[in-house]
Amino acid sequence: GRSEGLEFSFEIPALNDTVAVYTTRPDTAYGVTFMALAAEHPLIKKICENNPKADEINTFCERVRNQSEIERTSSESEKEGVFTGVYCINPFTGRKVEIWVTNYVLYDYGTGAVMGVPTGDQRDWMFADKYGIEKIVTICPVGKELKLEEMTCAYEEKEGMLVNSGEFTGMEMHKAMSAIMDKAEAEGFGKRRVNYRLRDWLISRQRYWGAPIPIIYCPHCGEVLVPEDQLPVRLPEDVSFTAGAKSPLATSEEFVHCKCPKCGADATRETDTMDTFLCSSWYYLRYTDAHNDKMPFDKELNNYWGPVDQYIGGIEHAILHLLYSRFFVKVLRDAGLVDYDEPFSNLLTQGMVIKDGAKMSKSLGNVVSPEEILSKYGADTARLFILFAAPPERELEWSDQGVEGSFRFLNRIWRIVQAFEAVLAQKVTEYDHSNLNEADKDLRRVLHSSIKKVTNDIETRFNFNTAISTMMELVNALYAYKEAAKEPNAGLIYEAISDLIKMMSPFVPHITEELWRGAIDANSSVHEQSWPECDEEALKVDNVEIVLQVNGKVRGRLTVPAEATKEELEKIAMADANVQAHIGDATVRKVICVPGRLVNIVAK
Ligand code: ANZ
Ligand code: ZN
Repeated sequence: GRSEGLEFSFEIPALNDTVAVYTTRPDTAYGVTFMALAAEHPLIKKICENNPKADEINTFCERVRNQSEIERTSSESEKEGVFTGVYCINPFTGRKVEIWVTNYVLYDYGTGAVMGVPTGDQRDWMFADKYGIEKIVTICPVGKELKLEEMTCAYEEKEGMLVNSGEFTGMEMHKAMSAIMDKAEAEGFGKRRVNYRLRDWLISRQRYWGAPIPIIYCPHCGEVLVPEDQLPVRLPEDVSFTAGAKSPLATSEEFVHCKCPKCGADATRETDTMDTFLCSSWYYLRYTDAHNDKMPFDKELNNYWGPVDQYIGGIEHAILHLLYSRFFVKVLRDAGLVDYDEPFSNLLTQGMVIKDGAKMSKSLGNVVSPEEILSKYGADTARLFILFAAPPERELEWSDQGVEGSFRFLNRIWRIVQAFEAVLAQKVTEYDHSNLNEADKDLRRVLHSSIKKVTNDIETRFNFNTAISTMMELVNALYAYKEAAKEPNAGLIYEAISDLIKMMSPFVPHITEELWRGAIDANSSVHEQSWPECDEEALKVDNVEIVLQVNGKVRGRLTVPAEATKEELEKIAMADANVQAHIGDATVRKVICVPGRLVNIVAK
């Protein structure tokens, strides 16, 4: 929430004081007709001294302070205020303007005071309407004169020309902004300023779950930090949860009473805990060094592992938690404790699980218990179903048939590996790639294109569902090969089955380990193997089927060498008997060849 603007001061002659405002629209400075203070503004106390309106002002401030921030800032809510009876002077115009206390200026943003420009800001417009405050037009759209009588709301566009603005009259508004800020700086009553829409956040909670705040209150020394060698302050266990508004920690006598670390007097501990967002902002750093009992994490280890390459979470994480984490990491970076400045390099927001058209949730009572699926089908089936049913960022529709289908697929893998058990047992790990029959070549092509696709789906797209369907096709190809090949190529089968098991292993770690040890190597784990690599050579096709057409109608199909040129294709097509029969007596006018696809002969 960065904004750039001008902070400048108005004199208050009656109080011999000044009030500063922050504005992003210095170009409207000549249109100021009132000053609006937040109800918490410190000047109000001084304004109320010897002021006949003091009671009215205080009652109003009291009421506003009890309104929520949403009530105070919502564009719909009523803008209210009281005139203080005191005036200040606009340094640009020398004009005397009324100071009001209002409910729509926030104390903790900017300076807690706003210069009121009814013709430039809609909130100020409504406020002026309500209290009969004057309006002055100082910005007009380019080439058009704005008449106050014809205006029904503030002119808030970011384009325009200045009018009624002294030496700046006639200037384009962006030029004027800068010229007006120059003037304030040159004359010493203002300064350019950058503001951020950041506000204080209360971190203490009257809850049990949270890190205790390590502060001790001493009657002599005041607030004392718990010394480092006494950290962490642990949660007491002898607490009661029925203390009402008090924190449960306050019910533990043993926890509450302690000695002052500075002077040794009887003292008490802070009993609030920190909101859990404090811990969730940096817990992941601890994973890099979880057993360290001297410090939260070792700097070197953390720099080695961090930042998190891939963060995964639900949508409810997407804003606050990520923002807090970024703050924490920036503070740790400034403190020299981490070398990077963003906690997460990548975020994946996973979709909801829905069942029978509704979000799966405990409150709706439509949750599927994982235990049931685990005991009926096992964890591999549950994992496979979840990964196969949808890409991770999309909604996942729970379906019992889908679970059943995943279970059947795993059985299919199991059976095809068993079917080739004897072939695999030969342990033929090398074979001649240049000496393969058609069935071998087909299987090898499917295998390597699967490796390519699965690798890409996992690494770059997180499309686990399409990776799995690719492996389903590979399994189909293995079944087809088993039917077709009288004598399976043992080297090829060994390669195909072991690569299939490896590619399936991240999805279904248990069954693949079992298959690996049973059929490939009893003495190693599939989870320690290197990932298969695609051999681009294997993707090349020798022959392709092309369509033969005469005048756009299909008259036959032919298998031709994949690299056949247009001229060769034309020759092959013209030699086809059926094509010749359909050309008959007509003259060939044109031959269109699309290599790999078709030959169309135009004859009339
Ligand atoms: C005069 C003015 C004239 C403004 C105009 C706007 C339009 P951002 O961009 O968010 O920084 N403002 C400043 N402090 C405020 C506070 N504590 N509570 C409520 N409003 C406050 O917004 C800055 C603008 O918001 C400032 O520019 C100020 O109104 C208002 F035609 O000043 B402006
Ligand atoms: Zn003390």
